[in-house]
Amino acid sequence: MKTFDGRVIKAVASKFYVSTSEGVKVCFARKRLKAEGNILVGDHVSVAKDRDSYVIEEINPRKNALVRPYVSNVDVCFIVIAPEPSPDFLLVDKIIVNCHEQGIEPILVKNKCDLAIIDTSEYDGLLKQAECSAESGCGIDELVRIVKGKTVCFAGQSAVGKSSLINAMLKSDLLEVGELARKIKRGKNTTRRTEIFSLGDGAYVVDTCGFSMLEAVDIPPEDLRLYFDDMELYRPECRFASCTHIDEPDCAVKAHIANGVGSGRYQRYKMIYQELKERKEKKYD
Ligand SMILES: Nc1nc2c(ncn2[C@@H]2O[C@H](COP(=O)(O)OP(=O)(O)OP(=O)(O)O)[C@@H](O)[C@H]2O)c(=O)[nH]1
Ligand SMILES: [Mg+2]
Ligand SMILES: [Zn+2]
Repeated sequence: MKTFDGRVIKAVASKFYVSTSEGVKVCFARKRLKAEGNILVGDHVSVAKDRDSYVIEEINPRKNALVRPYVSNVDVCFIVIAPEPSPDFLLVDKIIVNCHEQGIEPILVKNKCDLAIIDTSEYDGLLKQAECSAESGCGIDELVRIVKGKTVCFAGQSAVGKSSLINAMLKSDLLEVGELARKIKRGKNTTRRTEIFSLGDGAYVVDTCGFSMLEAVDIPPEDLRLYFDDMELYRPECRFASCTHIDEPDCAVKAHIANGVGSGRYQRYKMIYQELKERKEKKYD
């Protein structure tokens, strides 16, 4: 039987759409794979032609797997913010931690630059940043260039323009875009289904709902500091090598904050630390 490689780009009921060098094939899965219940959109698979139908035979090892959306083998995450709705940097920081945990490169994408430019200087040197507008089209070519050959997921608050940006990058109207005002009233996200879209050149984009990549972080609170490179920088000057920069005496991070350095990031670090601590306590209750 002839087998060939492909990538799952969409799942609908028990059918999987697999992109192969011979085009997109609608495939079923071998029973044993279905039993494991987990062929994910994003999986690299091998497919066999069985008379007139195509069957997924094997799933290649994954680089990573996200929940909400269920998608695998993600290389880059565009953390999208906009002047409107006003940026939630706590969410941004959580997503950054999540990205580091999953081996994904986070990139801060400042959309709606036709309205205003957001000051994100506290992230300088921490991660790549890009300015763009799905509305005016400025910066879109740069986004396409950044994702060449990579799989990118879009994360961020509802209504920042994730689906609009994907449409602009695909030069299409494939994804549903929502009215800002209507959305906030409904308190609902427009984007639901998981599907990855090919940009050509081996690049894929994944739309997500606004709140994805939020709760997946499950790291010990005392390790959180390792995900904040801007604070790790000062740790050698802290009295204790194990300093978490919360209550310890002679903490160099707190000394720098007192001098006005990066206090926003530090406040949010403390909030995430507290959240992780509470979650851990609940777990061992
Ligand atoms: N002015 C301006 N408006 C934009 C831009 N990009 C998107 N919008 C508008 O912002 C609103 C929300 O856009 P969506 O693309 O639906 O936002 P989303 O992030 O996908 O939202 P969810 O799917 O709910 O998570 C729509 O009214 C868009 O027209 C932009 O660059 N500039
Ligand atoms: Mg959307
Ligand atoms: Zn410290």
